[in-house]
Amino acid sequence: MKKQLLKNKWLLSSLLSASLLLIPHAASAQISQVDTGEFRQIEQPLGLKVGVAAAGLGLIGIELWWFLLSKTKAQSATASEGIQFIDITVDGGYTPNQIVVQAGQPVKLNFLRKDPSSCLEQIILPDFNKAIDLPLNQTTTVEVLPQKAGNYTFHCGMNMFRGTMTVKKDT
Ligand SMILES: [Cu+2]
Repeated sequence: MKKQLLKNKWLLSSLLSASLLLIPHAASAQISQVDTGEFRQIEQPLGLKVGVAAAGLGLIGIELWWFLLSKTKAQSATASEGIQFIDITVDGGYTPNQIVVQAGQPVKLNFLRKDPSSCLEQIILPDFNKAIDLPLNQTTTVEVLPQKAGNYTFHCGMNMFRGTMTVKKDT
């Protein structure tokens, strides 16, 4: 359900970028109409039309490619003496942004913040009532104890970058 929403959002942004490419083109046609003061239709060269369409499609292709590649695979935490660990790099988002842990065992999330953007200076785990500052170029450990199986999100202070922690029933 959530993934579908994300996909729709992305499609919308692609359409927006494509239309942004077309706007300057349309604007220039209008200006030349004003200049001549005549209501004649200005013929756009076919090559230009094709070029604009190709550029739009190309942009959509690049976004699709980026979108598919930027999806990191889910990564499982490593467990040692009853504690689960996972390293997460904070740099233009969270890597990995999908982590898998076992229920009923403490989890130490080691956030290494490399991104100076103030957007990522805080990490929030709403389900665990945690909002923690991440000093730049340091590893900050956030410890949680997930009791119930399910998906739990973590995100930046403004909820622009997100990640998911999937908790599986301990076996
Ligand atoms: Cu943010």
